[in-house]
Amino acid sequence: MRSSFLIVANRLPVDRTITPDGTASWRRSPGGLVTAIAPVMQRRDGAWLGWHGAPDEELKPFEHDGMNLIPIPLSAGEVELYYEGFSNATLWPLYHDVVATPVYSRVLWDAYRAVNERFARAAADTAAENAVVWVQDYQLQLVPAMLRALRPDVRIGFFLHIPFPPAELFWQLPWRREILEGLLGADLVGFQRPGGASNFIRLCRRQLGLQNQRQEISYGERTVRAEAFPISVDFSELDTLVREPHIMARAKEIRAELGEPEHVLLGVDRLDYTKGIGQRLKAFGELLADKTVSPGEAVFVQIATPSRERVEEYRNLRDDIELRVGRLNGQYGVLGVPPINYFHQSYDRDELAALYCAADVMVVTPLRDGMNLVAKEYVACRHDLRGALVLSEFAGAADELKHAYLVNPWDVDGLKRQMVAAMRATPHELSRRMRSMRRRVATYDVDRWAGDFLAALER
Ligand code: GDG
Repeated sequence: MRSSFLIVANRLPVDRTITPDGTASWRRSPGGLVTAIAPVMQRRDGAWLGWHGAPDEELKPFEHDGMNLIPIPLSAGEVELYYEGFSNATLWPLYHDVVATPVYSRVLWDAYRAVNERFARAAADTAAENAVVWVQDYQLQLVPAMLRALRPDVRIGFFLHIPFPPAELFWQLPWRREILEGLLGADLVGFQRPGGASNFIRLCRRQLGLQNQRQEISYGERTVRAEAFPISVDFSELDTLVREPHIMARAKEIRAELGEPEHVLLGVDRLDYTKGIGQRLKAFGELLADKTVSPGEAVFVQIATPSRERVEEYRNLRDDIELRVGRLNGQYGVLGVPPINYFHQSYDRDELAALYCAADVMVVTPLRDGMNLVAKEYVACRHDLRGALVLSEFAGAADELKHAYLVNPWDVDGLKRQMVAAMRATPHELSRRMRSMRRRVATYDVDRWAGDFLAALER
């Protein structure tokens, strides 16, 4: 079966779960990319190509949740070299302002190229004549050019979910030319922020000597468009969900379980060194130390979802964060009232929504982030117009959510000031800010994002 609409992504949008009686089934996975694209996919009756999550296993195509899924196999060695290695130990830190040191290794690069080739071949075999193929994210930047070489008839879009770095940083990459040429195989290259698009255009000029007219880059016989499409969330789904009585009841219950503090602060992140979890805990710790807030009066709930646990940096980060949480609770806690409630666990969507509703202050402090959907989800959940968002200027979301309490996460005093301002804001002030942010997220929701991207691609 060939498809006229294809999504190509590192992972399929499902995770395998084993029920108590031992049978395996699939469940739609959490995470930014899936949350954003699954609804679009279902409506268009296309196919999704991606790895299914288990190494050394070949699976036949299958259907789930109205989506045609085509599993791409990866060996255990490829998971280590292509996924954990080049994707998450080279590109991820390089594209996030080198907040951790990238690993540059030819062995990792070779695996990255080989796996990209496999994805490109599978897409070439699945795409119908003149199909639209939408390639996702940093793990597959070589796919556009590889696919174009095999199938010049298809229309190729690429979207980068993470930041595209400034030329001065990208320049470090020994394979910078290959990556740029890989992306230029697409007709449309989408970025989260306008800055990402202009970094890319500047690099094409400087590295490849190409010319451009604003967003259009001339590349041989073709033109490639580079443009920003800020991703978003399913506003109406969340807005409807949080009005359900069981979510409202659970939100109340959460506050009661926390001991009815005056201020509930919340962080929800994959446990990743780009998310600035340590910075926000440090700021909260100092507020306890200088007695600006007392334990019991303010409680910080930090959900740190397990992520990339086999990559060394991530294991070290977990130790750092857990040491910090332990220290702060040990130093400032009173019996039965730890100031920080830390969880290294995943939660279902309902519990997450209830947490958003229970939180007075949502603290989102990445050191660099493509967009950050958590910030937009919080806004979508607060139809009561209560709740304050503390948001890093280094998140893509800061371009749109200008009425958040914006912070530079490196500036501890500034972060403390904004956290306190958010805790002490009047209901009038909170609703003024929240109303404006909700207007933005309601208008530019995930449908609009995908619709704008695909309209530009198909133009
Ligand atoms: C990348 C870019 C960009 C988290 N814990 C649980 C859970 N989540 C969900 C959140 C949110 C998603 O995961 C995280 O998305 P973010 O955007 O915050 O961050 P990344 O995972 O780094 O995503 C990012 C995104 O791609 C999309 O383009 O915004 O900049 O880095 O939806 O709610 N969901 C559930 N349980 C959890 O425990 N169900």
